[in-house]
Amino acid sequence: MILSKFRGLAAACTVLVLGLSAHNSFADAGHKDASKIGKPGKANEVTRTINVKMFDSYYEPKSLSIKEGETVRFVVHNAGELVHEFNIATHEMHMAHAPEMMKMMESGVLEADRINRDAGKAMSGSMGNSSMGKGAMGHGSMMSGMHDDPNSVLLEPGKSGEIIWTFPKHAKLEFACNVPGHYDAGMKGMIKLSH
Ligand SMILES: [Cu+2]
Repeated sequence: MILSKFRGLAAACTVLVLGLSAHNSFADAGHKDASKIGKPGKANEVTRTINVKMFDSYYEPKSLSIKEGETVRFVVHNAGELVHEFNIATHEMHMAHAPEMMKMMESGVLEADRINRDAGKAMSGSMGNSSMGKGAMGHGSMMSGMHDDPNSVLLEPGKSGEIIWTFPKHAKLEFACNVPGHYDAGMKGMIKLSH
């Protein structure tokens, strides 16, 4: 089942998973969105590695030029002093993702400069989810669009992560950080898809 593929990729950002691994919000969000923005790529299809550095609050490089259908490995490093996200999506998806990140911040799981694993665990316990490996509904709604999604990686300062992504032929995509306030501060960049 395709979900297992997502879970495998999610494991790449285990450090951020707070012990609540593998939520399936990405899959739940619908395959329409998934295919619109591309899909998780396979390591043996990678044609290029792009290093992305995250600062407070901008990216290097500032924009990306990708060939349609290309599979790219993004090695993302957080060189800032705040938690940042590298998330590949449409503008609309970023807008929809923002309130979820706000909830995480309000719940104390997402702090300005770190991921609060204790708060994450407490939340997990209070939701009565005994199985760490299964994404409970509550987590999905609380944390969806986050560390569990194959199109994004959320990193504490000094940490690195990786995404392998296969781009579609046509799409209007941007990479962005949905930590509250960062998108509005300009932490976003265009992804130009060329033929
Ligand atoms: Cu950010």
